[in-house]
Amino acid sequence: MDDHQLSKALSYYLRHAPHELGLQLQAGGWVEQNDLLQKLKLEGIQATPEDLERVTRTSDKQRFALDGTRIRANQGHSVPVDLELQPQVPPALLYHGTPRTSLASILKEGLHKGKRHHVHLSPDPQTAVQVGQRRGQPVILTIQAGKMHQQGHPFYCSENGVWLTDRVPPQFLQAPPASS
Ligand code: HQG
Repeated sequence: MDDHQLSKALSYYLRHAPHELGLQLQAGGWVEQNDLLQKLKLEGIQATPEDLERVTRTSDKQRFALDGTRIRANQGHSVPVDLELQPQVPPALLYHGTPRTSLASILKEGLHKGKRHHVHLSPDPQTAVQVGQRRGQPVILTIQAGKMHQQGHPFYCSENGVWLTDRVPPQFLQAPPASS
């Protein structure tokens, strides 16, 4: 299994399906690396502590974190987990990349978190393009995060720099002009 496949498997099990391995996430989303490696082996996935260290270090989006003997996904969970994130003051503007086909619905309803625990927002438009283009032609929305915060919406920042909030009502969203 190459690093990309291992990263995908770690994302899947640490964010969405620890129970499929018989693992329970500890507070903060942590699991013991040794437990994880043992359970992965039962699923036919051979990996070593060095593999976990390397995939964590080289993940393009810093998806995972190591803490002594433990490993976790930094964000993106669908299973219940308390990541113990502290509310933080966001920058004035944040960005969200989404496929163009979602635009009408988002402008009407705002951004929903869907299956995830939060709506994910990017600190810069370039990152938002990368997120949005996973599903097709992306459109980049600008979010008035500073204004939302002033009006009582809590924001969190994950260890890998993704800004998180519960929802973004439509009045805080701005779409680019239709021609772009
Ligand atoms: C859309 C990846 C219609 C939303 C990325 C998005 C990110 C709506 C999709 C992280 C909507 C949910 C998260 C509404 C939201 N109507 N569509 N009212 N509200 N949506 O994957 O932000 O590779 O759950 O725009 O890089 O795309 O996993 O969220 O298109 O950081 O590490 O519903 O996942 O990181 O999709 O991506 P997702 P996301 P990883």
